[in-house]
Amino acid sequence: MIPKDIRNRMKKVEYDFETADCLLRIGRYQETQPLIKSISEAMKNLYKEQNETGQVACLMTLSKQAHEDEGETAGVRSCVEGWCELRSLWRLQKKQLRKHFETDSEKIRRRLFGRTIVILTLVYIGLKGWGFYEARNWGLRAEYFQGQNFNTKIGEGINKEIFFSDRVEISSVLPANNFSVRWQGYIDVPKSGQYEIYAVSDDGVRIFIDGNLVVENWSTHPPTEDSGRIFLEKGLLPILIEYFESSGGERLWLYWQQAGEEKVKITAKQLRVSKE
Ligand SMILES: [Ca+2]
Repeated sequence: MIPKDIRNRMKKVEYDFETADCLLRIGRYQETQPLIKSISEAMKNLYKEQNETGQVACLMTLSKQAHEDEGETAGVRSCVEGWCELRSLWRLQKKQLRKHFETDSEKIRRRLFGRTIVILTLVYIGLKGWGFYEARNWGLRAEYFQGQNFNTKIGEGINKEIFFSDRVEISSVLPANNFSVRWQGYIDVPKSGQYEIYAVSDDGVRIFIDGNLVVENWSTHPPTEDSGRIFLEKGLLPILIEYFESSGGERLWLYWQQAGEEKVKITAKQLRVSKE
């Protein structure tokens, strides 16, 4: 009678053709090891019988062959353990064994599978790389100044979005009050048509698109929305935004609205550092 725990383990290590096959291959590959050889021999029988009785009988045979002096139960246990080990050994040595035992059709199937994986990986990396490059070009070049009229340049950088409610969101180099910022780059116009450009500012703002002054409120004020209408051609158009802060709170939110569509935020995706 085989103990319950061994039975359970045997169920886990279910017999299948792959196991039998790999054990036979390992048997052939490592003929110098007697236990593996005996398992290999037993697996040949198992292969023929293909039923549970056959598996048990096979394991019993193995236990006698490999562990005569340890008693039946210990022998079966060792055998099941050996089987488990061989399965993991097979996984480890799969690559090595493949070289010796792989058939031509297996080789072709594996290579085709490998190539498909390589191609898909390259496509994925390409798309991702392109997306990364694109994202890297998002935003506008910024110059930061002390003073409300671009008096002393204190730093520069790139701002992805022009949507700020606090100076630290623009740059940590900016002082608490009395500063100005100039942003330059391109805006990506999705289609030609009339656009309403909106700026909520605190304090002064000026927006030029393609050299035209579209929005202007160059004064000290609490958050105020100003807008201007302009016809824009599809494509990348130069944009220049000037802003100053006197004291108190800061804000600059940009939106736009195409004729007949909703007013939406101008996102980083629509702004470009360069024309590339
Ligand atoms: Ca203010």
